Amino acid sequence: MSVLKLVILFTCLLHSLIEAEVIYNGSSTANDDWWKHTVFYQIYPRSFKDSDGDGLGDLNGIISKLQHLVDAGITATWLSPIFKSPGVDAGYDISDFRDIDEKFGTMNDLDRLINVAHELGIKVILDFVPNHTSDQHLWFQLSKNKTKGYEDYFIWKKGYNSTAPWHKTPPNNWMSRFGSSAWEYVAERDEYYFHQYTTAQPDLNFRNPKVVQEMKNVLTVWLDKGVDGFRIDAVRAFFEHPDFKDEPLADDYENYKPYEYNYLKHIYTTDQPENIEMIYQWREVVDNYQKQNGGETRVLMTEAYSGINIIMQHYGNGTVEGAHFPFNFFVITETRYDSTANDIISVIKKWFQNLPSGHVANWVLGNHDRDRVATRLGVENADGYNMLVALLPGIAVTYYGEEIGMENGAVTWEEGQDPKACTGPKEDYLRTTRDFERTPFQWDSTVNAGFSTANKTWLPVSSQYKTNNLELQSKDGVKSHFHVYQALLKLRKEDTFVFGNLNIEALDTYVLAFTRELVGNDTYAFIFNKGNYSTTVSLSPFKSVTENVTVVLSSSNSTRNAGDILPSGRLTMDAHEAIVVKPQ
Ligand SMILES: *[C@@H]1O[C@H](CO)[C@@H](O)[C@H](O)[C@H]1NC(C)=O
Ligand SMILES: *[C@@H]1O[C@H](CO)[C@@H](O)[C@H](O)[C@H]1NC(C)=O
Ligand SMILES: *[C@@H]1O[C@H](CO)[C@@H](O)[C@H](O)[C@H]1NC(C)=O
Ligand SMILES: *[C@@H]1O[C@H](CO)[C@@H](O)[C@H](O)[C@H]1NC(C)=O
Ligand SMILES: *[C@@H]1O[C@H](CO)[C@@H](O)[C@H](O)[C@H]1NC(C)=O
Ligand SMILES: *[C@@H]1O[C@H](CO)[C@@H](O)[C@H](O)[C@H]1NC(C)=O
Ligand SMILES: *[C@@H]1O[C@H](CO)[C@@H](O)[C@H](O)[C@H]1NC(C)=O
Ligand SMILES: *[C@@H]1O[C@H](CO)[C@@H](O)[C@H](O)[C@H]1NC(C)=O
Ligand SMILES: *[C@@H]1O[C@H](CO)[C@@H](O)[C@H](O)[C@H]1NC(C)=O
Ligand SMILES: CC(=O)N[C@H]1CO[C@H](CO)[C@@H](O)[C@@H]1O
Repeated sequence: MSVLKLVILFTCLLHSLIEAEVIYNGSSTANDDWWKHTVFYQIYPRSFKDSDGDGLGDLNGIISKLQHLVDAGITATWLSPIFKSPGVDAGYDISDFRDIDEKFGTMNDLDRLINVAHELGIKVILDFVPNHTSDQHLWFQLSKNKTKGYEDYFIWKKGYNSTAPWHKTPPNNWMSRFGSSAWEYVAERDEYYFHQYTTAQPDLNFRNPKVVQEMKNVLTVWLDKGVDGFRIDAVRAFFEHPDFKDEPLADDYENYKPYEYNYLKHIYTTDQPENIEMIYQWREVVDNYQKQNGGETRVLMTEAYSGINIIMQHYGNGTVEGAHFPFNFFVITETRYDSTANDIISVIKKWFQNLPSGHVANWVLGNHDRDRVATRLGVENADGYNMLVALLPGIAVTYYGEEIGMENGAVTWEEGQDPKACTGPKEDYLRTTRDFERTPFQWDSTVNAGFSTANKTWLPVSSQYKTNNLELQSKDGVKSHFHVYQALLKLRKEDTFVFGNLNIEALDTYVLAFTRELVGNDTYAFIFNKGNYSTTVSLSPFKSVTENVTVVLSSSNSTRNAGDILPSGRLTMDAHEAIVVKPQ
């Protein structure tokens, strides 16, 4: 017997001893409500489709492209902010929470969007940005001149040493996320107001019950319009500590410049316990609305880059319910291009180990604040990652363009729009800007990728659009990211993916595999070689997998096709290949 055969024999013996770990036992109630097994598709309205040729996407543009969501198999979408805003921070600076910005259209356009979407079976979620208003908001104008009742709508403080005007400094060292002091002086009140973001975005004072009520009323306004829920922005930053003490230096402050946000440890301006309590109150608003008005569940999804313990509190505290789900960003923040299979498994396990019982998991790969998946994790791995998040138990979130494997666009400092980067020094732009992941959707090979007829679009269209666009990827017979995505969304409707359990195992350093299993239904195995070399693995850790397996779905660059039969004990996976198989 040759050494090679011995090695193979030994490896096989070893493998037959390993058993994949069950990390989720499945749930018989996983699909008893519409949102529990949905893919939420994030539309960034500025960049989706421009209907009026001004270079900026709009609501009528979205309406004209809703069929794309249907084609992809999407049944729920959330729109980044479309509210009235001077646009200092891409619509996250809102001057009227109850109105649509004319850049995007009118209230009638939104009504139509909601109606058309509902007719097509698509739920519509709006962004809710309660962390601050625009300084153009009437409330701020009234607060600035101390109109009765509005004095404390925002966070006003006397300067440090305010009795010595020749020596006036901000109330404390708190910093804006975009760098420098978070305090802006207003002579009219001889006071500073607090802003976690730009100076044009004063923070609301949620310790004022009137503000709390105002914001609940805002939710009701949109519920009356027929929206199906809200994505709540920047949950970390609603409340600040009432003592207004200086924040300490960050542990790694030496890596930052003193004017950079990460220079300080934000123990008094983020993750205050009152933030969570606020989510619970908003849940009460949407639940009561449903009780009174009927209809299906209006969902709340929350956005926060907090630690896992805090994130899990978003779901509720055992007595009261909170968000239907807080976005799971750990797949974004804790994976890198060269993560091993075990690194990724740890990220997946972390969520399940902490998930309070009766709640639903979710997986987010990308959004408007992070480099695109194809850029961050490799375009060659884009299908593998789309498959991973779509086939895990629970909810998946797709950022527009991920279904065609869009990569970051190229944007220069001169063309830049993101205030986080544009208000900072030019030399930091490439590192800090979020413009790259916000470039227009690549519909086809015509001018501006079919996004707009304008001479100049708000951000430049990626030069890749001629080789990567939806039209090319939709052609019959081509293997493409989009065709993989369509097949995936069909596949995940199978009972096994909805109710089945999850068994997971690293089969090689860069080969991750899991099965989804459900009594009386087909078992499916997903195998993803995210590494850059081909390797042979065995599915023997999965007891329900048979000697030969049939390919159900393969990544666009895989040489395997649906129907191919493969030996599960000696499965050669090409670099970056991802496949779904089922036992014979
Ligand atoms: C799954 O169920 C088995 C048997 O009831 C139990 O022993 C195991 O702890 C469960 N695992 C998880 C991750 O819930
Ligand atoms: C305060 O500002 C509001 C909004 O600009 C204005 O309508 C109001 O007249 C002002 N009140 C005073 C006392 O200046
Ligand atoms: C406050 O002002 C007084 C003079 O009025 C000065 O002695 C003191 O140093 C100032 N403190 C700070 C921290 O600026
Ligand atoms: C859960 O939160 C509610 C509302 O804030 C509070 O009244 C209740 O005491 C909390 N329960 C637990 C177990 O912490
Ligand atoms: C292959 O992957 C390894 C680990 O991720 C990385 O260090 C190496 O640079 C890659 N090689 C190529 C040619 O991409
Ligand atoms: C697919 O494979 C071809 C040929 O090896 C390669 O040129 C191309 O970059 C690959 N594309 C992706 C998305 O991996
Ligand atoms: C677009 O550019 C062309 C050629 O420079 C010019 O004639 C036309 O007026 C421009 N159109 C708009 C809408 O700016
Ligand atoms: C698949 O599982 C579902 C849910 O447990 C069950 O209702 C159904 O009967 C199963 N299908 C088959 C073919 O047994
Ligand atoms: C698996 O496939 C091989 C090759 O086609 C075949 O020889 C073998 O009999 C199959 N095994 C089973 C259990 O069907
Ligand atoms: C987490 C976060 O930063 N969320 C948003 C809160 O508001 C700011 C400023 O408007 C946005 O830039 C953020 O995306």
